[in-house]
Amino acid sequence: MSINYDEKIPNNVNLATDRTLQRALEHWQPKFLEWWGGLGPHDFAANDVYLRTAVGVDAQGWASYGTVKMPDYRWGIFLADAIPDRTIGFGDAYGQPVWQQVPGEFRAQFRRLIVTQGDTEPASVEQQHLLGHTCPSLYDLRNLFQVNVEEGRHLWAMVYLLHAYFGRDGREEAEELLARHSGDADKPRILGTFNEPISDWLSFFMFTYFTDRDGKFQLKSLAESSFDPLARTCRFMLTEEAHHMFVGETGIGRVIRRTLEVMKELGTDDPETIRRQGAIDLPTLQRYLNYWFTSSLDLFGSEVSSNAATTFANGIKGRPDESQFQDHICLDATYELDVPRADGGIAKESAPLRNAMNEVARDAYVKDCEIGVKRWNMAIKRAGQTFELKLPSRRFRRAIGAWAGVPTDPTGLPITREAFDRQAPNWIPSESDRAFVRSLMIQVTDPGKMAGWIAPPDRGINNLPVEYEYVRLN
Ligand code: BYC
Repeated sequence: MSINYDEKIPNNVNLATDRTLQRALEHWQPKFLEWWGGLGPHDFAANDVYLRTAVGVDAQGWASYGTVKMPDYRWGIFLADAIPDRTIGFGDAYGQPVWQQVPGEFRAQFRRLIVTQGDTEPASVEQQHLLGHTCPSLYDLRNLFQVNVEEGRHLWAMVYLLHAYFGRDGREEAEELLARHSGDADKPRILGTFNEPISDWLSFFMFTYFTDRDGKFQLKSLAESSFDPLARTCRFMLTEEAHHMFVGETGIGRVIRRTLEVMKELGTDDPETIRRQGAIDLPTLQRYLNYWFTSSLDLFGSEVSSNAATTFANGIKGRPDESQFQDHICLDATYELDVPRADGGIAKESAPLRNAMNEVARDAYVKDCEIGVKRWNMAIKRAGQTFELKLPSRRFRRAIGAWAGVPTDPTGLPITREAFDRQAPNWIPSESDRAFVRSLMIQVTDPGKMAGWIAPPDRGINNLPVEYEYVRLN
């Protein structure tokens, strides 16, 4: 098949004149479309959706709005503008010029990181495959599809790097990105969270708030990379990521607003009464928050990691916002960590800072997560309620790192396995919580109408009214 480059695949990587890249993409693109058709949004392929498409990296180009059928979406390849004379910002080669090619000795490490990043993008689309059928409004349906097509574009971004800089094994890895599938028993996605089902919209909003935020911090770390094409690719991806977290933060905020209305109407904070009215009680919301926050904490890897030390030393992956730190070499510094004691207590342990870079990134992530929680709590307080949402301890319910499999309560206090199992239904969604939330998931598609468990958004997309027909269903 022949592709009209630039028209079909908006790009700023000279695709029209790069025959090698064209050939690689000609081979890969039909497989991508086949994957999208099978595991992308279920149905809705024939519907017009009001979407933004990146057609350039400047202010006008990165968010061009229009109506499009999803299979015709123009998945583009963009690198943020080059920073002239950019130098390496951290690690052993600090201050030297950045690389335009991958140094041979670091090839395997770069490939592993690009593949891991790339793997998450189609994984999230697969996780959200069926959500369109239970959308709470057309506005939300459109936001789901916007997130999906952009995760598709982020996959393209990583596939571009694999094709353009990693030769044959890069092409093989690009195919594997479409062969692993979320939750597949034989070929699962690489990272834990991306194999968790997202079968209701509360989970979707939690995922876009907490898990996309891991994306933000990982992309910030990779945007510091000495391999300039990777840094520039990630810098551009970050502009799109902001909308995904907005969907999460406002989504959760709207669920809370609706719950507060029901609490006020009924004059109660009794979860069962609130549920009977078709809203989601705040303790249930806290349990969903506990689940997705802790799962996303695992995405930063172990607190002490030789991978992290090596990628920092080699200039491959920096800290988020590296320029805010004073010391960019970090050879002598240490980092103090909480580790579990064999007798069930908590001990302090000191690790070389380079080995603790995953924890440094996790620190920044946790701080950022707190901002939304504060906002939601302000809304709860303004409504005269005393309930407070809280991020659980980063020791709680971990599956990766020093606290993996160590039972603690949500404050991080080590407890027995028996006590954990007994209390778990108070801390993380039980099967009956999930069944209740699923029972609310009934599709609402009249323009401007909302499901009963969520308040309308403050405003529509791109200055359009909330009532706009964001997805034309017939
Ligand atoms: N689940 O030394 P360790 C996003 C593996 S999200 C399963 O502890 P390291 C998005 C690890 O792979 C951002 N396995 O950690 C969001 C390693 O395995 P190998 C995605 C895990 O290597 C929403 C072993 O444990 N981007 O963009 O320092 C929607 C030992 O690793 C997990 C990236 O992740 C886990 N949670 O750091 C759409 C950036 N954690 O290699 C998109 C690229 C660790 O020995 N990836 N392991 O077989 C990385 O920078 C690193 O691979 C990690 C792990 C931060 C993930």
